[in-house]
Amino acid sequence: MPHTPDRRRSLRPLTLAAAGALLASVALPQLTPDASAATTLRGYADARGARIGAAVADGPLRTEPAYTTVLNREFNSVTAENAMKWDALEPSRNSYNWAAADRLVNHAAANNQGVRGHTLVWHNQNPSWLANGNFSASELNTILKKHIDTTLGRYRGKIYAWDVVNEAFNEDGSLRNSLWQSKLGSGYIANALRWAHAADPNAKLYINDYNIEADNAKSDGLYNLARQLLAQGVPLHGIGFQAHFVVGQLPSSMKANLKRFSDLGLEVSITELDVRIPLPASSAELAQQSTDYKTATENCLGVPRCAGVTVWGLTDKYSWVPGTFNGYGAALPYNESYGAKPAYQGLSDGLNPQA
Ligand code: 9MR
Repeated sequence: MPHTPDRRRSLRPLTLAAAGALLASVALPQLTPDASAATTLRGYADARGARIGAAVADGPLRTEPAYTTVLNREFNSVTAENAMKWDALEPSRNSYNWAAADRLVNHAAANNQGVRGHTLVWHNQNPSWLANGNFSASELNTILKKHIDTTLGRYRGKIYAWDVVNEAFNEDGSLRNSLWQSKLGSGYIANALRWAHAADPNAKLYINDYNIEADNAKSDGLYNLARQLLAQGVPLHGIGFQAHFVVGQLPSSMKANLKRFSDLGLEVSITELDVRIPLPASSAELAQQSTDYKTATENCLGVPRCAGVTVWGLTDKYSWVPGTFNGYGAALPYNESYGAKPAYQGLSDGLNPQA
């Protein structure tokens, strides 16, 4: 090996007295535990140019300082858990309620967080005037375009990615017979993406779904649609993998499945990660949950074009899981008193390539 001069060797050795004087003159590093930004989830995510997000509920955002403390310290992205859904934004026709959505967008701007928009076209959480309106196809098209124009227009430039179409597929890979599909046919997906792109050309536009993390019939259906849309020049930019898991049951094909979408040139994101446990959770299950958080995060970030990971909530105090899956809970990285669970460390290690 050629000799490379070592600059340290050219320094003259310090006398003991000189060394002592030097030491006395410099501030000693603090020996207290390092709470610097670099060791938070968002610190690790920032360091690799990724998003670490949380779904935010409006109630605790308004009223619970412990909630916002964790949210601001740990996350560089937020998603409205409910506040940007159609029933929240337009509860009666042509009468809008932007308060909660604005609150989150403003909160994010004040705390240097990006916003994922969720969601524009869905079969669920539609206002009753829309769900029960019995509109013709042409009326429904006009209504949908207006919804997209109005919502994306209001937040133009403030939302880095939108879940434009949510949960459009059945488990067998066919398209769900939703209000949109049944009245407008499958063309509603391309139309929604085109309208969204015109309304906010800089937002990354996603199709988002659950049970598509594995290579299975449902993800095959979505893969085929994504390929067709791209071939037709439709502005589809990403796929959101919700990732609502049961502890110990991450699909082994997850990383390869995300990669096949990424290989189409699409972004991939985990958009709603949680890992539910049958209650009461044992310490072995909490440890397995930690591993699951780490593996899920690595499965995304290990794939080219993974934009990041969003967790569907922060704390077990506010989670959709116990209300939906009888006997299950404890799905999130923080416990009900905002203590970090083993899952927090798993998520952190998944974000930190040095862990
Ligand atoms: O977490 C949301 C919960 O508060 C709502 O009651 C529920 C109603 O549909 O929606 C939950 O969020 C869902 C998300 O919008 C789409 N994917 C599944 C999520 C969990 O149900």
